[in-house]
Amino acid sequence: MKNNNKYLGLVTKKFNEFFLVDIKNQENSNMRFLCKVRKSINFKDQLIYVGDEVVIDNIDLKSKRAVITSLKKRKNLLTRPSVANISDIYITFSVEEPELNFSQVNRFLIAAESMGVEVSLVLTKCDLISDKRRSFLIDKFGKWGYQVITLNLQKSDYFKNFLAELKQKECSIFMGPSGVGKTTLLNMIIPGLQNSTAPVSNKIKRGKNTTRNVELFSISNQSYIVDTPGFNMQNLEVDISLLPNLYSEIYKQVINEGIKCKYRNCLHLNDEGCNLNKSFERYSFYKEMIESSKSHYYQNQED
Ligand SMILES: Nc1nc2c(ncn2[C@@H]2O[C@H](COP(=O)(O)OP(=O)(O)OP(=O)(O)O)[C@@H](O)[C@H]2O)c(=O)[nH]1
Ligand SMILES: [Mg+2]
Ligand SMILES: [Zn+2]
Repeated sequence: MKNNNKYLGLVTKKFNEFFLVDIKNQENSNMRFLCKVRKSINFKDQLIYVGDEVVIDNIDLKSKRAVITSLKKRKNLLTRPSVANISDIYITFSVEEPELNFSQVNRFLIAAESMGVEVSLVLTKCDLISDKRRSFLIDKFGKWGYQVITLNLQKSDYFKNFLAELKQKECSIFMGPSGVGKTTLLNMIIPGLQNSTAPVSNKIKRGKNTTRNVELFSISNQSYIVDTPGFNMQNLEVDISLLPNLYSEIYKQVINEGIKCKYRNCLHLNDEGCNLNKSFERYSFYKEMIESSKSHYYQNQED
C-alpha cells in the first residue's frame, strides 16, 4: 500500500541512519514514520537533525515507513545538543540536588542568548528551599535580566501557568545539567509519557545522565518540546566581540541609556575611554568569560 504523494514532516528523533518523522493527518493528529534518506540524494554534506522539516515520499502506511527526499531551510541550529528550528530555550537548573552553580547558570544563559532566540530560566525543586531563599533567587536573576520560573513537584498551580506558556510557543527546549528534573517536567507536561528519570546520586549529588537522546514531543497542535541529555558547560564558544550584546546589563546601558565608549568595539575591560558602569553582579563572570575566550582564541591561533 504505497503512496507516492509527498508530505512535509518534522524529524522528532534520530538514531544511526534512521529518523522518526511526524506528519499531520486531516484530523491534525500526528502520524509517525520510520525513514531513511533516499540514497540518490546528497544534501551537500548537510546532516539532518531533530527539529528539521523534511519532505517524505514513498509512504507505506502499513509498515509506517517512508523516505526523506529533501530538507527544508532551517531557521537555526543549536550545536550542543544538535537541534534545529528552536523558538525558545528554557535553561533548567535545580535550586538543590544538584546544588545551584551560578557560574554554570550564567554560561548556559549566555550560550543560549548567542542563538538569538527567546531565553528563559527555570528553577526546579523549589520544595527543597525556604520561601526566603526562593525570593532571593528570583530577585538575583531578575537583576541578571531574567524573570525566573520557579517550580516544584508539589505545587501544581505554578506548573499550570508554565504549561500554558509552553503551549504558546512553537518549539521549546529544556537544557541544563543532569539530574535537575528536565525529564520529570516533560513527564508532567505530557501525561502518560513516563520517560525514564533517576534520583541524583546520594554521595556527590550529581545526576546520572539518564536521558541519552534528544527527542521532540508534541504538546499541542502547534507546539513541540525537546528533552535533552544533561551536561555541564566548560568552554563557551562564542565570538568575543558578540559577548557584550549577550549581557542585558551591558546592552541596556548601550541601547537604552546610550552610553558610548571611546572605541566602538570596546570590550569594557580596562579599555581606555570605557564608559560602562561595571557595578553589576555578573560583571566578574563577563570579565572571566572574555579572558578565557581570549586565551582560547590565542591558543587556537598558535595550533
Ligand atoms: N524534590 C524534588 N525532586 C525533583 C523535582 N523534580 C524532579 N525531581 C527529582 O530529580 C531527579 C532527577 O530528575 P530527572 O528528570 O531524571 O532529571 P534530568 O534533568 O532529566 O536528568 P538527565 O536526564 O540525566 O539530564 C528525579 O529523582 C526526580 O524525581 C522537584 O520539583 N522536587
Ligand atoms: Mg532526563
Ligand atoms: Zn567600554
